[in-house]
Amino acid sequence: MRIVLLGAPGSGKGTQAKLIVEQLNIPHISTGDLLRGAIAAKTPLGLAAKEVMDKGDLVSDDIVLGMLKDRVTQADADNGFILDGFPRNVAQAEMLEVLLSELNMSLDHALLIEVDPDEVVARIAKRAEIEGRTDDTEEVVRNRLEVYRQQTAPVADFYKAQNIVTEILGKGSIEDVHHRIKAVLRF
Ligand code: B4P
Repeated sequence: MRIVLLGAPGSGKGTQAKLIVEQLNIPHISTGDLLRGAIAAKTPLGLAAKEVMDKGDLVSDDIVLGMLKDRVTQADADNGFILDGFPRNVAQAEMLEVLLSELNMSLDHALLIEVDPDEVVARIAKRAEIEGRTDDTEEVVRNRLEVYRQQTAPVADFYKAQNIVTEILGKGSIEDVHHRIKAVLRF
């Protein structure tokens, strides 16, 4: 199964992806995690990405696509994967189409997790206390939400045109949301 998870920052994409992969035995590919890995390793790519991420803006499409391509072509992704945080704009969605068609693959589901902006800000504020991510300050989160509204929300329309989008209510506990996703993916 090949799944794309869509939703605002803090909507629960990463949280839900971890629960789904435990049960489906496919890799969880998070571009946010790949970028944070590059930052931790202090690679030139990571250093360039950090400046952009700390402002809440999107890292360049070429950098992210290069990382994604390396990950999707690894053997453990042959039978499926969950993409979390990619595509982040319509250009990335188009690049993903080209990449998947080169690999003779296609997407089965685009799950759009819907959560109110106020809830998102509250969740991320809580995470900021625990994890201290440098892009989780209130000002940066507001910018990430604006970037989402302008650049990422149109990606849902891109996949609606392919009839693969299911909207998932992101309210309630982590388990509530997981049960809604399970009902859609039927596992
Ligand atoms: P991401 O790492 O994707 O960060 P995110 O949008 O905040 O999502 P995340 O998955 O971490 O959080 P979740 O909603 O699960 O991106 C970070 C940055 O990387 C971007 O701003 C950008 O700069 C860059 N980037 C990443 N991908 C890119 C791309 N393709 N192109 C360009 N740039 C890219 O969870 C948030 C919190 O809510 C957690 O603490 C969780 O515990 C909590 N939570 C989740 N579900 C809950 C529930 N039901 N109830 C209560 N709390 C809940």
